[in-house]
Amino acid sequence: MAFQPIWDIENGTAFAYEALVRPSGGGSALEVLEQITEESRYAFDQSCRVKAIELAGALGMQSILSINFLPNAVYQPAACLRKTIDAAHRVGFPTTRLMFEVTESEPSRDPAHLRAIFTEYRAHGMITAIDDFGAGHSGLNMLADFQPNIVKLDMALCRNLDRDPVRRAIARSIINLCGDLGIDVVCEGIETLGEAVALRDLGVRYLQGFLFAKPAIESLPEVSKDILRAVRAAHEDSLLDRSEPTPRQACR
Ligand SMILES: [Ca+2]
Repeated sequence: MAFQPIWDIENGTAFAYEALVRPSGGGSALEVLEQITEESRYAFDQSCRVKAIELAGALGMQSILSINFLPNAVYQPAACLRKTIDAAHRVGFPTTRLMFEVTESEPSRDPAHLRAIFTEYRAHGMITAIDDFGAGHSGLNMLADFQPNIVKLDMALCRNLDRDPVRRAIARSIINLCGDLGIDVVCEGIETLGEAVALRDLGVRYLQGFLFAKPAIESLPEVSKDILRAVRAAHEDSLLDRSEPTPRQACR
């Protein structure tokens, strides 16, 4: 199990750490995920959660712990949650600092089922997030049905955002829409300073990606202060650029 930070650019602290499945000998998540069958899905989902919570407790995580889950691995939301809550109590990790990411790119067989899961989780004070938003099948429909606490904008939409006016326009409208609905936006897969600054300019506060930190096995990587300073400085410069009157305005 590895952890990757979601950084709060405004406060300069970790907003959350996302738990990511990794094979024990190293390698990609795909190698593990490919071995999951329809029968083992539920047990796998449950054991990943418990492992993530135990590690968060052991590592003294002070931020939110974000856990991915497969909506189709959850049958009875209340029963499924019992092990999760037990694990959190056992290691003294507050359940209000647990966040659950449901991927939007895997078609959920039953939107009502997904809504029931999210409603149950939220009743326990947990944080809900739609993952890979914009990559999948039903993004806006899903949002119309249920408003999570967090939307994670898909990395393909964030790629080269600083140089791609079309992607920027799409991202801006999703960010504004989430703002209207009271949903926080996390942007994932950020690899360059230009992408980070362009998203900061669009008002995004929470960023995740290799630019900030790669996932680290059983540890909580910090983000370099230099990177944070560089994002802030470039963002402030672009605010100044925007506020400077153009020569035409200045003459009036
Ligand atoms: Ca995720």
